[in-house]
Amino acid sequence: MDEHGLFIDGKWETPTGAKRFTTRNPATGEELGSFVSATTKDVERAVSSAAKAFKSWRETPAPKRGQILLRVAEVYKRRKDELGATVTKEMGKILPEGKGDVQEAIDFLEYMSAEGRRLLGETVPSELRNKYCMTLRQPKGVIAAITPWNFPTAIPNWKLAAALISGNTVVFKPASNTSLCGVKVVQAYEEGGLPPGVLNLVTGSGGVVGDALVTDPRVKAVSFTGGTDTGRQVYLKGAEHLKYVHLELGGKNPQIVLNDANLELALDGVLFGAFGSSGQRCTATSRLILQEGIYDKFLGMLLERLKTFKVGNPLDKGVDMGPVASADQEKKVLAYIEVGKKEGAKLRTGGEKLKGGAYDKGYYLAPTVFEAKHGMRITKEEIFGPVLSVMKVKDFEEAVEVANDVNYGLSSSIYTKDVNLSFQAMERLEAGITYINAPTIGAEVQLPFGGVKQTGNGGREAGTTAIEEFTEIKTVFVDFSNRLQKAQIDG
Ligand code: UN1
Repeated sequence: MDEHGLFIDGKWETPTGAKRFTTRNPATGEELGSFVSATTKDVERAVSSAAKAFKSWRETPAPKRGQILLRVAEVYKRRKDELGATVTKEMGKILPEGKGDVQEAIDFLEYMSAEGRRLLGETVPSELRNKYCMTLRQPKGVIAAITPWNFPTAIPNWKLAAALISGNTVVFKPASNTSLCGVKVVQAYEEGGLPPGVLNLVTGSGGVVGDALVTDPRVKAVSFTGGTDTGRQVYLKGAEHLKYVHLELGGKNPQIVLNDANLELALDGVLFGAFGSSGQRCTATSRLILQEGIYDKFLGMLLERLKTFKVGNPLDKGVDMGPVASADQEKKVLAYIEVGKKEGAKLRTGGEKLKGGAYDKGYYLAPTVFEAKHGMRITKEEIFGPVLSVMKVKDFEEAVEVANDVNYGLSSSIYTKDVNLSFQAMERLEAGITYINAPTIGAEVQLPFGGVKQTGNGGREAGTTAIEEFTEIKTVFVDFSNRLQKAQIDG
């Protein structure tokens, strides 16, 4: 098993007397690597290194920064199969999705590298003659990127590429159970030729490393993706230091299917949306809202398809779903299944840990479908696992009402052939993302990603908005009249 260090000031290092932890394959229990549990002292050094590198990195022309990002993308392309397999081994999503995770990183790096040739500001007219008014985008400084285990290459790169193209330097803390992916994410930047100190990696626990990053006054902004409770803590701590904090948190994403929908299409959609990555996407479909006219038929189709749905080792061909990512995940999901049963939801399939043979080595859960009533906890709280609550509604109005009546608002989806209702749904579903005739998962990087309500605090990753997260706007007035002109007062 390989031992990995921290990456500080362009060097991989193991601090003397460092404590270590390992990550394991959730499908087999196999140990994958050993990592340093960084201390607050290590974090301080990483932040110092990022602070020191900031001056020359911000002065590097953005198109040149972009060329480095493009080289990082090339490294990922060359190593896509290997990296995709690492994602699969370390967090358990099936191999095509593991590779998709890496592809999403590549897509975003390519997109951001070109953004280095724009970093758009505005030029607008002045109310006075011989005067220019414009805005520039400037980096914030040292950024802390704190990322989750569910997209261990894509989400770090959403943050790193956008922060770096904008001229910031970064200290990156990956989720501890996907530290190997974190190490590999950083190795590609090293290989791509990123100067020392511009990107630093500190592995370890959120309690120690995350906390030290959020409270260090030299860290100017924190970009965090993860659970709502932790996100709230990060926000509160950051607020004490008046820090900019960007949060991407939970979801309780609905797929609505109306009577007129193409049911086969909607079925493919919900299977992918609910059970892709074992339901461990922030965008995962956890509520299926069916109009009463197709309720029985569609539920029947869903249960029928799940009979042949294959749960197994995510590296194997033909497997539809792997394990959940960890013992903690397994415990939490099983607890929610008990909650669902207790509150009277009707368990239609699954609801248990899979046993026997290779299943005994991993955290395998059966894909689970409940018939539920809106308002039960399983229809309101994020479960983050392969558990789908199906609900019946009378009409479009009730579907929208039920869809909106949760504290989250990340993704949403509706299947219908009715153009008018599609547009009404776009307008009225309370979510950062709405899909028409497509599942709740599968956002593309050139568009903003984020949500409303307790899904976040208003920011958007990816898209052009990614740059907004990581830059300050400087407003500039240039007066070339050679005399004092007074805005609001002259003429
Ligand atoms: C997440 O789960 O936090 O839209 C990210 C999707 C992926 C990204 C999900 N492109 O499902």
